[in-house]
Amino acid sequence: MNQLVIGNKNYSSWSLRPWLLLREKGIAFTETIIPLYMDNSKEALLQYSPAGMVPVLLQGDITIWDSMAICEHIAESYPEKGCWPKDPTARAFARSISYEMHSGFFSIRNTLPMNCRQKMVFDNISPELASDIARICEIWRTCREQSGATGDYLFGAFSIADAMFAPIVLRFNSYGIKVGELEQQYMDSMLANGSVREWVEAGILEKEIIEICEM
Ligand SMILES: N[C@@H](CCC(=O)N[C@@H](CS)C(=O)NCC(=O)O)C(=O)O
Repeated sequence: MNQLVIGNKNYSSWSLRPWLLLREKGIAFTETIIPLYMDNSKEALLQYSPAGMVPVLLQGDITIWDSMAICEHIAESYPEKGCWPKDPTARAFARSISYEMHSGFFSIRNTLPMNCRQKMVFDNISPELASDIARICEIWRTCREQSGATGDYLFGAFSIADAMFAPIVLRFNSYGIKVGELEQQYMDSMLANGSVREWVEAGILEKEIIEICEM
């Protein structure tokens, strides 16, 4: 059985990634939510992982943390679910952009916090932010040009790459970031995805406010 420990759905972008992968691949799991940045949050997080952060996946006597490690572990545990594209060239590309996402895009992360309740037009775009946005658009466009005929997601069928980029879709939507036509079609598919909607609706209903994630 899988137990996924996550933070606030409204704010925790790293938590969304493995949660979405499990949901989209129809893998059963229970979720434990720890509201972040409250007086007892760290203590609660440390009960699940020595890193003291979410997400964490507990699977029998296995504990695994960090969103990318969890997604890789899910792919390895359920090879029949096709968490990565089957084709080796597509898989190499999917891995590259997923890890590029995981280890970069600091300007987007620092300037545009994930906040499912947020809806505004953010136009104070610094050169660093513009460069991050342009690179994301290039990635999405390249993927959609190559796999547009095979499905709505970056590699046709939903994969770890989509889980990794889902919080960026939500951020661009929250802050009115302009993208090209193909990229917008991808965003629309992700925003219409039932699991993404379930997460966003639950996030909106949460009561906690994390001031540092509010504009
Ligand atoms: N690289 C980690 C980042 C995890 C992370 O930063 N998690 C944040 C929430 S989105 C957290 O647990 N913050 C709580 C804290 O720092 O006390 C991953 O990919 O999972």
